[in-house]
Amino acid sequence: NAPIPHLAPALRDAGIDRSFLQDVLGGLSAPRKHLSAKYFYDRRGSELFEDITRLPEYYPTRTELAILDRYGPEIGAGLAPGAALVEFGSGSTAKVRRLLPHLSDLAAYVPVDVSEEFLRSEAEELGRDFPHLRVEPVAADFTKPFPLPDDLKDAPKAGFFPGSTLGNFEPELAAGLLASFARTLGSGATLIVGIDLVKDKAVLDAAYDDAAGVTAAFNLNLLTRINRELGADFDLDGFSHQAFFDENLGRIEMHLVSRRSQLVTVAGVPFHFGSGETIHTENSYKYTVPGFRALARGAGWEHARVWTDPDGLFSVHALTA
Ligand code: AVJ
Repeated sequence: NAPIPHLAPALRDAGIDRSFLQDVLGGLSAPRKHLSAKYFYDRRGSELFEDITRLPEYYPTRTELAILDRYGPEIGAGLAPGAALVEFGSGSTAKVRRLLPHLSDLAAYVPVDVSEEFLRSEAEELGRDFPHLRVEPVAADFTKPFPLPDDLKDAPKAGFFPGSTLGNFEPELAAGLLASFARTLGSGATLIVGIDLVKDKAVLDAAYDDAAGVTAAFNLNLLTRINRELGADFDLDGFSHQAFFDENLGRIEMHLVSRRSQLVTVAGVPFHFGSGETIHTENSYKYTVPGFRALARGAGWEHARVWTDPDGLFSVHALTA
């Protein structure tokens, strides 16, 4: 990646996250500009996402929680007694809290997240609320196979991947991720995964372009983060939020649209934006139940059960390896 040597020397040792910088320079240099959705979640971005989950138009979070509440006993009954429960990309522990009351005799709860600081504080809080639960946080990038704590080697394994986070990955990468979970958990494991479903375009469009403008603020915050962390000069008024469901690709696309022809500098590197040119910031794939089943099978998982809400908005699946 060529741009790095051109960096202003002052920036080199200024505590800049080099992989973030490299990804941003690479994404903005591409013929169709793009940024990775994983960078939305700085402190402000995580707060804005929490606000999104409470919006009237954003149905996924509350619908998934209702499914976990309603079918928790069934979901829990499908997991082996004495299992170690591994949550991939745990973030906040709101969802596992709905499951834990239905899981008897867990060997341990293993939240896995890259953000070590957040992981520890959430783990401590969970330990206080569930005093008999062994909480064993692992700081790791869940997109690659990683070792589980040694003494859990012989425990049956269950994985938990709620929130339709899988939807952020291209289908081939999503299948690769499911295969990687199988490798981490081992044969005989169960995986509980939350998947948002294909539905009416108007409902989907509204969920990602809410009337209060919270999703717009969430999308634009990525530019604020790049300005602050990578010494860029994006003018926030120069870009607007765009989100739509592409029925052919089965995904929501989010973009930031340049409102005029303009030049933006990131860590000393100039980028031109034409009027109406976009930065593609996120994909959120939606599946049908059979479509997700096929994806899981292709990744080596047997489809065991599916639970949905009465309106068929969201789904929770149990897979076995
Ligand atoms: C956290 C990836 C599940 O795709 O619905 C919400 C992120 N982006 N509104 C989703 C998101 C805009 C969310 N996921």
